Amino acid sequence: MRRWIRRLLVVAGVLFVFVLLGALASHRDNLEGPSAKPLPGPTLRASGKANDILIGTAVDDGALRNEPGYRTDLAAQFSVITPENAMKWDALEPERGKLQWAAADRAVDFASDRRIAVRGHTLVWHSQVPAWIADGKLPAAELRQVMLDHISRTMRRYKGRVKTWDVVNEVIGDDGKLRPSVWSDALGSTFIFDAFAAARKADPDARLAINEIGGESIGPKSDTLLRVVKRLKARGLVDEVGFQSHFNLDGDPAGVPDTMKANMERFAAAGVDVAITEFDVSLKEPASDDQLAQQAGVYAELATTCRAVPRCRSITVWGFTDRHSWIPESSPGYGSATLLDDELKPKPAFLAFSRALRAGG
Ligand code: 9MR
Repeated sequence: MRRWIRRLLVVAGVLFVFVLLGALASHRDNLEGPSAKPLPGPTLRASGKANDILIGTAVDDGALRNEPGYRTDLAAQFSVITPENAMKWDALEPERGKLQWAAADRAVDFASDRRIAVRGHTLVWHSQVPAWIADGKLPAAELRQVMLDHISRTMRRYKGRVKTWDVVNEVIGDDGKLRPSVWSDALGSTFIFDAFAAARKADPDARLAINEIGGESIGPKSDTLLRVVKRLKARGLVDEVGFQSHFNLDGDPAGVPDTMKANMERFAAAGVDVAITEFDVSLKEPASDDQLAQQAGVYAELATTCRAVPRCRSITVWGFTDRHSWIPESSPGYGSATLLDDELKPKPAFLAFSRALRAGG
């Protein structure tokens, strides 16, 4: 081979190796995510503690596994976590009898090692049910037994480590009627009471919650929820009501509903604790400074609302960084719903929320 061709091949080879190394490094950066940035003020968990309010977040399993910066902020800022998807039935038992605990264990281990509480989410829901149940082929008696077994198996595994469980999730429709689902279609409303009784039996020390979406204001949905809660409470089966609080600046209402405080108070008066369980505030993308400022106002207002209700025990955000938020995927064109941006930098909402949590506001 001519000498100049050989030289050209060597140069091309060296260049190729450099490009490959660069690509690998940027791929790894992408996987490992940004590093944690210094966040202003005391931690959210410290600010919440001043008023006896636990501050929580949903946890994304991929980020927990791969992103050190995510883990740093998670461990520093929060006093309770909710596995976002890892404890849902389709994740735990995609095929009947084949249990997959790895992701749920990972979240519980992370929390236990750092004295962070865990909210178990969620034992019985109409969504994210494995296909072998969702296809509706199980006879009613078997379906009921499968549900009871799932509750006791899951709760016993995490006994003492998961202190609060969302036993049933989103069981009431916006019209205030029982929501149609694989459970209610076959078993009527008794599945709710059976689920709570099984949960109480599985771990008598756990706090049992009913979690609801869109029940923040006084209206048909929360009226029914209150009736269900009173019946459960009369049997000693419920300890807490979760108000998810997924808000959207383009929604109606655009933020915290006017009647939310009064609504939480009427549940507290029925003898249960209340909690904010899945808080976020979506914005139309790209978010303007003005929208980010309005969003900060909503974050602060909800913190203030919880502080004003003595039985409001916790505020959990549904993801703490825009890197890992369910909004862009489920509502295309919307996003920017959380406290930190994609690079883990604090948004105006972080500062406003943190301030509003602290004593003196
Ligand atoms: O954030 C969750 C998202 O990653 C899942 O794809 C989705 C599936 O329905 O569930 C999301 O979490 C939901 C929560 O478990 C219950 N309340 C509504 C939440 C947003 O859909």
